[in-house]
Amino acid sequence: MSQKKVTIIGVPMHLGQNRRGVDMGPSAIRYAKVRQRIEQLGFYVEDLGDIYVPSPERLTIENPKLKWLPQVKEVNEKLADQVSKAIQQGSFPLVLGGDHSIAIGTLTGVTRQYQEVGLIWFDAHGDLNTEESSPSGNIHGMSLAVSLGIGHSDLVNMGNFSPKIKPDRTVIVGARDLDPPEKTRIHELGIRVFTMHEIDRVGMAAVMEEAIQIASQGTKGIHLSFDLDGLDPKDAPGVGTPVLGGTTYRESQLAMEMLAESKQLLSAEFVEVNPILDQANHTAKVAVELIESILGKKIL
Ligand code: Z70
Ligand code: MN
Ligand code: MN
Ligand code: MN
Repeated sequence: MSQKKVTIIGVPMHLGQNRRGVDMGPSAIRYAKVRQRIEQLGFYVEDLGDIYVPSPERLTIENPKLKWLPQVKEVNEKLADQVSKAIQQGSFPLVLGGDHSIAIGTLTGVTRQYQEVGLIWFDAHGDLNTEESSPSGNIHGMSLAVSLGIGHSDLVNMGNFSPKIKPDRTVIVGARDLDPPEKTRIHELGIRVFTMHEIDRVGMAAVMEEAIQIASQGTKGIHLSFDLDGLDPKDAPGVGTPVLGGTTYRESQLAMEMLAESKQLLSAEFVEVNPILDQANHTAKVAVELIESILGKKIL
Protein backbone atom coordinates (compact mmCIF):
# COMPACT_ATOMS: atom_id res chain seq x y z
CA MET A 1 0.00 0.00 0.00
CA SER A 2 1.56 3.24 -1.09
CA GLN A 3 -0.97 5.90 0.01
CA LYS A 4 -0.30 8.00 3.03
CA LYS A 5 -3.96 8.91 3.59
CA VAL A 6 -6.67 6.96 5.44
CA THR A 7 -10.41 7.70 5.31
CA ILE A 8 -12.43 6.39 8.26
CA ILE A 9 -16.10 5.65 7.54
CA GLY A 10 -18.36 4.62 10.44
CA VAL A 11 -21.41 2.46 9.73
CA PRO A 12 -23.52 1.89 12.89
CA MET A 13 -25.42 -0.87 11.12
CA HIS A 14 -27.32 -3.37 13.26
CA LEU A 15 -30.23 -4.25 10.95
CA GLY A 16 -28.26 -7.15 9.44
CA GLN A 17 -28.69 -9.18 12.65
CA ASN A 18 -30.76 -9.42 15.84
CA ARG A 19 -28.76 -7.86 18.65
CA ARG A 20 -28.53 -4.20 19.54
CA GLY A 21 -25.18 -2.80 20.56
CA VAL A 22 -23.27 -3.49 17.37
CA ASP A 23 -24.50 -0.06 16.25
CA MET A 24 -22.10 1.30 18.88
CA GLY A 25 -19.13 -0.42 17.23
CA PRO A 26 -17.82 2.64 15.35
CA SER A 27 -18.10 4.73 18.50
CA ALA A 28 -16.27 2.11 20.59
CA ILE A 29 -13.43 1.90 18.05
CA ARG A 30 -13.13 5.69 17.96
CA TYR A 31 -13.12 5.73 21.78
CA ALA A 32 -10.13 3.35 21.56
CA LYS A 33 -8.36 6.18 19.69
CA VAL A 34 -8.25 4.74 16.20
CA ARG A 35 -7.62 8.11 14.57
CA GLN A 36 -4.77 9.13 16.87
CA ARG A 37 -3.09 5.73 16.54
CA ILE A 38 -3.17 5.89 12.75
CA GLU A 39 -1.88 9.46 12.78
CA GLN A 40 1.04 8.30 14.93
CA LEU A 41 1.99 5.95 12.09
CA GLY A 42 2.44 8.97 9.83
CA PHE A 43 -0.83 8.97 7.91
CA TYR A 44 -3.09 11.89 7.18
CA VAL A 45 -6.48 10.77 8.55
CA GLU A 46 -9.91 11.99 7.52
CA ASP A 47 -12.90 10.73 9.55
CA LEU A 48 -16.18 11.10 7.65
CA GLY A 49 -18.25 10.27 10.75
CA ASP A 50 -21.14 7.81 10.65
CA ILE A 51 -23.58 6.95 7.89
CA TYR A 52 -27.17 7.27 9.11
CA VAL A 53 -28.87 3.96 9.98
CA PRO A 54 -32.58 4.06 10.90
CA SER A 55 -33.84 2.67 14.22
CA PRO A 56 -35.96 -0.51 14.11
CA GLU A 57 -38.48 1.13 16.44
CA ARG A 58 -39.66 3.20 13.47
CA LEU A 59 -39.71 0.29 11.01
CA THR A 60 -41.54 -2.97 10.37
CA ILE A 61 -40.00 -6.17 9.03
CA GLU A 62 -41.51 -6.70 5.59
CA ASN A 63 -39.79 -10.00 4.84
CA PRO A 64 -38.59 -12.16 7.78
CA LYS A 65 -36.36 -14.12 5.40
CA LEU A 66 -34.46 -10.94 4.50
CA LYS A 67 -34.83 -8.69 7.50
CA TRP A 68 -34.74 -4.93 6.91
CA LEU A 69 -33.77 -5.44 3.25
CA PRO A 70 -34.73 -1.91 2.03
CA GLN A 71 -32.82 -0.23 4.86
CA VAL A 72 -29.77 -2.49 4.57
CA LYS A 73 -29.72 -1.75 0.85
CA GLU A 74 -29.96 2.01 1.28
CA VAL A 75 -27.23 2.25 3.91
CA ASN A 76 -24.92 0.07 1.81
CA GLU A 77 -25.47 2.25 -1.27
CA LYS A 78 -24.38 5.31 0.68
CA LEU A 79 -21.38 3.41 2.01
CA ALA A 80 -20.38 2.30 -1.49
CA ASP A 81 -20.38 5.93 -2.64
CA GLN A 82 -18.22 7.08 0.26
CA VAL A 83 -15.74 4.24 -0.27
CA SER A 84 -15.53 5.01 -4.01
CA LYS A 85 -14.92 8.67 -3.33
CA ALA A 86 -12.17 7.96 -0.80
CA ILE A 87 -10.34 5.77 -3.33
CA GLN A 88 -10.76 8.40 -6.07
CA GLN A 89 -9.05 10.84 -3.72
CA GLY A 90 -6.09 8.47 -3.32
CA SER A 91 -7.02 7.39 0.18
CA PHE A 92 -7.19 4.02 1.94
CA PRO A 93 -10.81 3.38 3.05
CA LEU A 94 -11.12 2.02 6.60
CA VAL A 95 -14.74 1.07 7.31
CA LEU A 96 -15.85 0.54 10.91
CA GLY A 97 -18.96 -1.57 11.62
CA GLY A 98 -21.58 -2.26 12.45
CA ASP A 99 -22.62 -5.76 11.48
CA HIS A 100 -21.11 -7.68 8.57
CA SER A 101 -23.92 -6.80 6.12
CA ILE A 102 -21.89 -3.64 5.41
CA ALA A 103 -19.37 -5.68 3.42
CA ILE A 104 -21.92 -5.49 0.58
CA GLY A 105 -21.49 -1.72 0.32
CA THR A 106 -17.76 -1.67 1.02
CA LEU A 107 -17.07 -4.22 -1.71
CA THR A 108 -19.33 -2.37 -4.15
CA GLY A 109 -17.27 0.79 -3.64
CA VAL A 110 -13.89 -0.93 -3.68
CA THR A 111 -14.52 -3.01 -6.80
CA ARG A 112 -16.21 -0.13 -8.67
CA GLN A 113 -12.84 1.62 -8.43
CA TYR A 114 -10.35 -1.24 -8.71
CA GLN A 115 -12.38 -3.89 -10.66
CA GLU A 116 -10.35 -7.08 -10.00
CA VAL A 117 -9.95 -7.32 -6.24
CA GLY A 118 -8.98 -10.34 -4.12
CA LEU A 119 -10.79 -10.84 -0.82
CA ILE A 120 -9.61 -12.11 2.55
CA TRP A 121 -12.68 -12.77 4.72
CA PHE A 122 -11.60 -13.29 8.33
CA ASP A 123 -14.56 -14.81 10.20
CA ALA A 124 -15.83 -17.69 12.34
CA HIS A 125 -18.70 -17.86 9.84
CA GLY A 126 -19.05 -18.20 6.07
CA ASP A 127 -21.69 -15.52 5.54
CA LEU A 128 -22.64 -17.53 2.45
CA ASN A 129 -26.37 -17.90 3.07
CA THR A 130 -29.22 -16.79 0.86
CA GLU A 131 -32.84 -16.00 1.58
CA GLU A 132 -33.57 -19.70 0.98
CA SER A 133 -30.76 -21.22 3.05
CA SER A 134 -30.52 -18.73 5.95
CA PRO A 135 -31.58 -20.11 9.35
CA SER A 136 -32.08 -16.54 10.65
CA GLY A 137 -33.08 -14.16 7.85
CA ASN A 138 -30.16 -12.00 8.99
CA ILE A 139 -28.42 -10.33 6.08
CA HIS A 140 -25.04 -10.27 7.88
CA GLY A 141 -24.99 -14.03 7.26
CA MET A 142 -25.44 -13.46 3.50
CA SER A 143 -22.96 -10.71 2.63
CA LEU A 144 -20.20 -12.86 1.18
CA ALA A 145 -22.69 -14.74 -1.02
CA VAL A 146 -24.13 -11.43 -2.23
CA SER A 147 -20.66 -10.15 -3.13
CA LEU A 148 -20.06 -13.31 -5.16
CA GLY A 149 -23.30 -12.60 -7.08
CA ILE A 150 -25.59 -14.98 -5.17
CA GLY A 151 -28.73 -13.70 -3.44
CA HIS A 152 -31.48 -11.10 -3.70
CA SER A 153 -31.14 -8.91 -6.80
CA ASP A 154 -31.56 -5.68 -4.78
CA LEU A 155 -28.29 -6.49 -3.02
CA VAL A 156 -26.45 -8.43 -5.74
CA ASN A 157 -26.94 -5.69 -8.34
CA MET A 158 -25.85 -2.81 -6.15
CA GLY A 159 -23.92 -0.31 -8.26
CA ASN A 160 -25.38 -2.01 -11.38
CA PHE A 161 -22.66 -4.63 -11.69
CA SER A 162 -22.20 -8.17 -10.41
CA PRO A 163 -20.37 -10.14 -9.14
CA LYS A 164 -18.07 -7.93 -7.11
CA ILE A 165 -15.51 -10.65 -6.50
CA LYS A 166 -14.62 -14.09 -7.85
CA PRO A 167 -14.67 -17.30 -5.81
CA ASP A 168 -11.15 -18.28 -6.93
CA ARG A 169 -9.78 -14.97 -5.61
CA THR A 170 -11.66 -15.24 -2.30
CA VAL A 171 -10.39 -16.87 0.88
CA ILE A 172 -12.02 -17.35 4.27
CA VAL A 173 -9.75 -17.51 7.33
CA GLY A 174 -10.84 -18.75 10.76
CA ALA A 175 -14.06 -20.58 9.85
CA ARG A 176 -15.54 -22.91 12.46
CA ASP A 177 -19.31 -22.39 12.32
CA LEU A 178 -20.69 -23.13 8.85
CA ASP A 179 -24.33 -23.99 8.10
CA PRO A 180 -24.79 -27.16 5.98
CA PRO A 181 -25.91 -25.21 2.86
CA GLU A 182 -22.85 -22.96 3.24
CA LYS A 183 -20.59 -26.02 3.18
CA THR A 184 -22.22 -27.18 -0.03
CA ARG A 185 -21.80 -23.72 -1.56
CA ILE A 186 -18.10 -23.61 -0.61
CA HIS A 187 -17.51 -26.92 -2.41
CA GLU A 188 -19.55 -25.88 -5.46
CA LEU A 189 -17.76 -22.53 -5.82
CA GLY A 190 -14.32 -23.88 -4.92
CA ILE A 191 -13.62 -21.18 -2.34
CA ARG A 192 -10.42 -21.79 -0.38
CA VAL A 193 -11.45 -21.93 3.28
CA PHE A 194 -8.77 -22.01 5.95
CA THR A 195 -10.69 -23.54 8.84
CA MET A 196 -9.46 -23.43 12.43
CA HIS A 197 -8.49 -27.07 11.90
CA GLU A 198 -6.10 -26.07 9.14
CA ILE A 199 -4.74 -23.07 11.06
CA ASP A 200 -4.00 -25.38 14.01
CA ARG A 201 -2.31 -27.94 11.77
CA VAL A 202 -0.04 -25.80 9.62
CA GLY A 203 0.07 -22.50 11.52
CA MET A 204 -1.11 -19.01 10.70
CA ALA A 205 2.08 -18.08 8.83
CA ALA A 206 1.62 -20.81 6.21
CA VAL A 207 -2.10 -20.05 5.98
CA MET A 208 -1.55 -16.35 5.34
CA GLU A 209 1.19 -16.98 2.80
CA GLU A 210 -1.23 -19.04 0.74
CA ALA A 211 -4.19 -16.71 1.40
CA ILE A 212 -2.26 -13.64 0.21
CA GLN A 213 -1.02 -15.52 -2.85
CA ILE A 214 -4.57 -16.57 -3.86
CA ALA A 215 -6.11 -13.15 -3.28
CA SER A 216 -3.38 -11.16 -5.00
CA GLN A 217 -2.81 -13.26 -8.12
CA GLY A 218 -4.20 -11.42 -11.14
CA THR A 219 -5.85 -8.74 -8.99
CA LYS A 220 -5.08 -5.11 -8.30
CA GLY A 221 -4.79 -5.97 -4.62
CA ILE A 222 -6.68 -7.26 -1.60
CA HIS A 223 -9.67 -6.13 0.45
CA LEU A 224 -9.67 -7.31 4.06
CA SER A 225 -13.09 -7.95 5.60
CA PHE A 226 -12.41 -8.62 9.27
CA ASP A 227 -15.21 -9.94 11.51
CA LEU A 228 -13.98 -9.73 15.11
CA ASP A 229 -15.78 -13.01 15.92
CA GLY A 230 -13.02 -14.73 13.95
CA LEU A 231 -10.92 -14.26 17.08
CA ASP A 232 -11.37 -16.50 20.08
CA PRO A 233 -14.01 -15.13 22.51
CA LYS A 234 -11.26 -14.92 25.16
CA ASP A 235 -9.50 -12.31 23.04
CA ALA A 236 -12.59 -10.64 21.52
CA PRO A 237 -15.58 -11.12 23.85
CA GLY A 238 -17.52 -8.12 22.53
CA VAL A 239 -19.23 -9.72 19.54
CA GLY A 240 -22.84 -10.77 18.89
CA THR A 241 -22.10 -14.42 18.13
CA PRO A 242 -19.02 -15.66 19.98
CA VAL A 243 -17.83 -19.08 18.81
CA LEU A 244 -15.30 -21.11 20.80
CA GLY A 245 -11.95 -22.06 19.33
CA GLY A 246 -10.99 -18.98 17.33
CA THR A 247 -7.66 -17.41 16.43
CA THR A 248 -5.64 -15.89 19.23
CA TYR A 249 -4.67 -12.24 19.44
CA ARG A 250 -1.13 -13.21 18.46
CA GLU A 251 -2.16 -15.26 15.44
CA SER A 252 -4.44 -12.45 14.31
CA GLN A 253 -1.64 -9.91 14.70
CA LEU A 254 0.71 -12.07 12.66
CA ALA A 255 -1.91 -12.30 9.91
CA MET A 256 -2.29 -8.51 9.84
CA GLU A 257 1.46 -7.94 9.83
CA MET A 258 1.88 -10.36 6.92
CA LEU A 259 -0.82 -8.50 5.02
CA ALA A 260 1.01 -5.23 5.59
CA GLU A 261 4.30 -6.79 4.44
CA SER A 262 2.62 -8.03 1.25
CA LYS A 263 1.86 -4.39 0.26
CA GLN A 264 -1.26 -5.74 -1.45
CA LEU A 265 -3.91 -4.22 0.79
CA LEU A 266 -6.29 -1.75 -0.90
CA SER A 267 -8.97 -1.32 1.76
CA ALA A 268 -10.27 -2.85 5.00
CA GLU A 269 -13.30 -3.10 7.25
CA PHE A 270 -13.57 -4.19 10.89
CA VAL A 271 -17.05 -5.36 11.85
CA GLU A 272 -19.27 -6.88 14.55
CA VAL A 273 -17.71 -5.07 17.53
CA ASN A 274 -20.45 -4.93 20.18
CA PRO A 275 -19.35 -2.88 23.21
CA ILE A 276 -22.48 -3.79 25.21
CA LEU A 277 -21.34 -7.42 25.28
CA ASP A 278 -17.69 -6.49 25.83
CA GLN A 279 -15.42 -6.16 28.85
CA ALA A 280 -14.14 -2.59 29.24
CA ASN A 281 -14.05 -2.00 25.47
CA HIS A 282 -11.40 -4.69 25.04
CA THR A 283 -12.62 -5.86 21.62
CA ALA A 284 -12.49 -2.34 20.16
CA LYS A 285 -8.93 -1.98 21.51
CA VAL A 286 -8.00 -5.25 19.81
CA ALA A 287 -9.51 -3.94 16.57
CA VAL A 288 -7.37 -0.80 16.80
CA GLU A 289 -4.23 -2.89 17.41
CA LEU A 290 -5.00 -4.95 14.32
CA ILE A 291 -5.70 -1.81 12.28
CA GLU A 292 -2.30 -0.42 13.25
CA SER A 293 -0.67 -3.62 12.07
CA ILE A 294 -2.31 -3.65 8.61
CA LEU A 295 -1.14 -0.05 8.21
CA GLY A 296 2.45 -1.09 8.81
CA LYS A 297 3.12 -0.77 12.54
CA LYS A 298 6.13 -2.91 13.41
CA ILE A 299 7.45 -4.07 16.75
CA LEU A 300 11.01 -3.16 15.78
C1 Z70 B 1 -25.63 -17.89 10.57
C2 Z70 B 1 -26.70 -17.12 9.81
C3 Z70 B 1 -23.35 -14.94 11.49
C4 Z70 B 1 -21.99 -13.40 12.12
C5 Z70 B 1 -23.43 -14.83 12.82
C6 Z70 B 1 -24.81 -16.96 11.44
C7 Z70 B 1 -24.11 -15.89 10.65
N1 Z70 B 1 -24.78 -18.62 9.65
N2 Z70 B 1 -22.46 -14.04 11.05
N3 Z70 B 1 -22.57 -13.87 13.19
N4 Z70 B 1 -21.07 -12.44 12.08
O1 Z70 B 1 -27.61 -16.63 10.45
O2 Z70 B 1 -26.63 -17.02 8.60
MN1 MN C 1 -19.28 -12.23 9.42
MN1 MN D 1 -18.92 -13.95 12.08
MN1 MN E 1 -0.04 -3.78 16.68
